[in-house]
Amino acid sequence: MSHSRTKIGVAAVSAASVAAVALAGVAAQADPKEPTLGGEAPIDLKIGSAVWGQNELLDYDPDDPNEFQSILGSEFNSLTPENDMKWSELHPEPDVYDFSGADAIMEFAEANGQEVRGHTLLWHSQNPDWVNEAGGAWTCQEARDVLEDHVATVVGRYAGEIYEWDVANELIQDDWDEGGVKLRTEANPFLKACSEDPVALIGDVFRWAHEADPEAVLFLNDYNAEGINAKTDAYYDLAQELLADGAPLHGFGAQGHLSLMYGFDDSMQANFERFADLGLKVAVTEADVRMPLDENGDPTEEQIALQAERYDGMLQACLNVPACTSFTVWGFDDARSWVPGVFDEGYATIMTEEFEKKPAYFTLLESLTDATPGRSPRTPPGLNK
Ligand code: 9MR
Repeated sequence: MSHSRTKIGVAAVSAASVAAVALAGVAAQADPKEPTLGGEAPIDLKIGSAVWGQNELLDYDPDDPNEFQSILGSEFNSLTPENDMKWSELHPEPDVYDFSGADAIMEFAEANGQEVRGHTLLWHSQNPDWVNEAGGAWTCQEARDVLEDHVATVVGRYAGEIYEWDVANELIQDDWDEGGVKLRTEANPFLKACSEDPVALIGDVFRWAHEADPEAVLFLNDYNAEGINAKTDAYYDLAQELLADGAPLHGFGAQGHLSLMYGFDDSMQANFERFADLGLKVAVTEADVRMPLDENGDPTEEQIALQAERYDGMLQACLNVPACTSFTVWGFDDARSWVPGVFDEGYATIMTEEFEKKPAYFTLLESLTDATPGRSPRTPPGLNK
């Protein structure tokens, strides 16, 4: 059964009706009278953006924010550190922690009345050299000791200040990877060291995080995890295994990195519903919609409209499932998007490099405005202890 709290057909109408306004070039402003995504969202749904604190927030002055900071502070009520809470940034040497970028995000969030999603504690990527080098030689106990110390230190530092943590990121590889859909026991140095029973280690990482911050809602998070597919089937099994083992797993996040080169998986809502039926929260954690551009680096009108539909498709899947607690875009402006550095694609975010709001922005705004709160506020974690 769908727990719909939105009006049917909003996506199609809004994409068309706002296009003219957006194409005329409406610069984003931090005018308090203007509606904002976070301001229009139902009370039980956070709207977030990723931000790289080390790059964008070290110079923040609440009395004199730059344009980027001003939009970030007014448009969203949740922030995710794009890189600042990853191992390579936070923990560059065995005994060295650098919290400067992460702290800058926490301070910015506090100054602007925003919540923070932590990202991330167990991942195969962006680990410091000392982890990558030592990883191959660790016994499982050595790996556990290093990981437990990191989790206790990082989660403990921000205990009570982070509402959701992407505890484990991209644990499962895709069906086109060598070996098919399975836990990344080769690429992830911690899982590799504990490859005899990687699920026991994963459960303990959730336990360590829960001990350090009993209030944080603890997530599994991955890409290509929007719809029902072989990878999310594997996550569904993993989640059940962790819960049966008493691990404090509270949420499942679909990153939402889409490309117009591929279709949209309409089973996203059903996928969220099956995880919600396990008692988990769900979230869209890293939404963006990239596309191949023409020789001038521009998208077509059709691509711009389709992008709005895809963003809205992800938002609708979230709005229609009461367990969906947050919808986060992976950066809000094209100038700071990770996409062009990795793909021969672009135009992935909801605002241009000049902070002009795209039709995707207005479509999201309209859907959020039309949405009504359909559920009680976020359930405290601990249900699955
Ligand atoms: O956006 C992030 C980019 O700045 C980093 O260089 C990159 C390194 O792997 O990570 C990007 O963020 C990723 C996120 O942490 C996990 N899901 C995929 C995101 C895009 O690569």
